[in-house]
Amino acid sequence: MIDKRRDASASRSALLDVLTRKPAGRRPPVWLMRQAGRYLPEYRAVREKAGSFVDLCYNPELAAEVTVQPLRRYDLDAAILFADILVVPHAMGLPLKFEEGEGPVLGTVRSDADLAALKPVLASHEVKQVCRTVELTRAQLSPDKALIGFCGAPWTVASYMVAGGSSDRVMAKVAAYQRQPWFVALIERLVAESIDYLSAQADAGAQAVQIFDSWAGDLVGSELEDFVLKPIGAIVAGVKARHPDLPIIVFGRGIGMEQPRAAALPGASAIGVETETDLAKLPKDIVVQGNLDPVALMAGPDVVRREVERICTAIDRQRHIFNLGHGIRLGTDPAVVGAVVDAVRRFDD
Ligand code: 1CP
Repeated sequence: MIDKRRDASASRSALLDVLTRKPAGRRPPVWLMRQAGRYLPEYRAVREKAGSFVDLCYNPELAAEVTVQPLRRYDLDAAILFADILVVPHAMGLPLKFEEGEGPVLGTVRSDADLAALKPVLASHEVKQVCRTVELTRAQLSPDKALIGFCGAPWTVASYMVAGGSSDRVMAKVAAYQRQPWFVALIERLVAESIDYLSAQADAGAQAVQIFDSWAGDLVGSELEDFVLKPIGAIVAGVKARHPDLPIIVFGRGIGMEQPRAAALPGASAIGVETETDLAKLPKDIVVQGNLDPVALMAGPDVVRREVERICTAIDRQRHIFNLGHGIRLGTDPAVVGAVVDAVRRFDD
């Protein structure tokens, strides 16, 4: 027999339903951080054609193609825009390249003069290209598949700008503890630019956005308050003022039992939680996204099925979005990613 409820909701997005607290289906919506990327052979082929990772980010046709690739392979509920959190500093005028196997190399900001040289992102070629990717992607997706936009949170993005690339974030932490005026102003500037950037993505067709604070767990006490929670709260408020109905997911990685405070930021629709977060200890009234260990995918389909079951029984499905605790790792077998999605889809009591 056809399930009428499912049939009637075929043109609605299961992800957006959970984010907006509409009655959800019988299994949680599912998407996976870094679902597009180097573990997929079809991604590697397009990436080669584009030249470099940065070229791929600013080629709307090819970036839209890699955004939809995982949805061709797997029955996912959402696509996430293919871009990078470092688009914002690049659009602000810092040179950016990705060295093969070494990660990003970015211009630095370490003084008032460096800060003063930064440009607004909205007029930039980089942001125009990313917004074009959003438009082209939305046009390729059916109505039941949501398109998620994103940006990095000020602390995480600033940590790359201070260090000039990947680092242990020590330079940025020192500047934060010392409350260097240029550092405090950099965080404020990133709040303003991120509001513009996410709003532009929403104007172009993004239906939800996620703020990635991958290094939020670096900070504690008043630094966590002032450089993680308050800036994210200001972005959420600024975006909501322009797009009141846009759901916003806050992913503060590594903040453990401070997660409820991220969830309590006015206007936040859901929190993303890392693998280490104990789901049972989270407040029962928040939408939670996560937290399968990306390493479990490397242990094979049987482990994955067991972990999917454990996570899906730990959270009420009216407020659960299935995801990983962090991005899919390079070298993950695409067939095991399929096993994750199938296990969630089959999870039906
Ligand atoms: O060679 C390649 O193909 C580059 C690998 C790659 C990819 C596929 C990088 C380099 N970025 C991305 C895409 C990307 N990055 C997405 C696309 C959408 C998706 O999830 O599928 C997103 C959302 C990001 C976000 C991002 N970039 C974050 C936040 C999330 C996280 O993983 O914590 C961070 C920290 C970055 C910086 C970054 N991008 C890439 C590298 C190697 C790094 C540095 C990471 C580090 O410092 O450890």
